[in-house]
Amino acid sequence: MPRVRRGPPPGVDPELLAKDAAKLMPDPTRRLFLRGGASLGALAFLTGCDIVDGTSAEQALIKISHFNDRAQAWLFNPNKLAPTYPESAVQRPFPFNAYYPEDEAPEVDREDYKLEVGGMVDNTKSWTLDELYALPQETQITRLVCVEGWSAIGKWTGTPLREFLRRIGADTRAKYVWFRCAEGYSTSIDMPTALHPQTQMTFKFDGEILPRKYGFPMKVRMPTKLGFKNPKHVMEIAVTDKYLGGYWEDQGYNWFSGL
Ligand SMILES: Nc1nc2c(c(=O)[nH]1)N[C@H]1C(S)=C(S)[C@@H](COP(=O)(O)O)O[C@H]1N2
Ligand SMILES: [Mo]
Repeated sequence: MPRVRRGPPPGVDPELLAKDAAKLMPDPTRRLFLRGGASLGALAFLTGCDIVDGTSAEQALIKISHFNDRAQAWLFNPNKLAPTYPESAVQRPFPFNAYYPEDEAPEVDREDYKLEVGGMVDNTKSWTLDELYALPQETQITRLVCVEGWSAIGKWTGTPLREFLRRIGADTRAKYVWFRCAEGYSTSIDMPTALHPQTQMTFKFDGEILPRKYGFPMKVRMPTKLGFKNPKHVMEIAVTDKYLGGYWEDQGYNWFSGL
């Protein structure tokens, strides 16, 4: 077991560090950690990091965070389907959510739009909206769960992302798929989620061309993850082995955020 010195290490506020670490822990671990007094010793024990200064404290946090993603990825069954609902369950009007008000949603021009494709793929050609609309499409009625504490059932129509990944010759051994949105939002997901049968490149909401507020011209919908992992106004998709985080993930939200 790693040793911890007496007194706080230089550059480390033990209380703040414990708080940050607790936030990153998956639940049974978090409860035990808090019950045990949330000490630097416990943190050192959990991470195997000798916490002697700010840098090693930072490393301990990174370890906890990745441990959390790994634990969740392990719990995630890539074949398990999210529940689906009847037409009568669709909520109208559907809630809008973004980090800005509805009237500030980006306006993407239909004619200029070209979905950029990059990273570990055979074909990096961009896709016009007409080309995307010509892909095979499916409809799902599923629940969107927002981290802010609301959820709603909606109806989304589009192409399974795995079908698109197949067509661009994506290397599905890559770790991540990353999305860049029109207004600067971004997120990234694990490859099993990208290949999940319900993960969809969505072009329609409730039977209508995706309205501006819900992500025109395309959003990526995945009912197995929290709302913030569902990027709207997607302009670029990249297949990558590099961890690129995302808008909320970079501000401390758990990256995996599976349901
Ligand atoms: N481009 C972009 N995508 C985004 C967001 C955003 O602010 N910008 N917010 C996310 C959050 S937190 C949620 S809950 C859902 C909301 O989608 P809706 O407006 O279609 O209900 O979009 C997600 N995708
Ligand atoms: Mo959200």
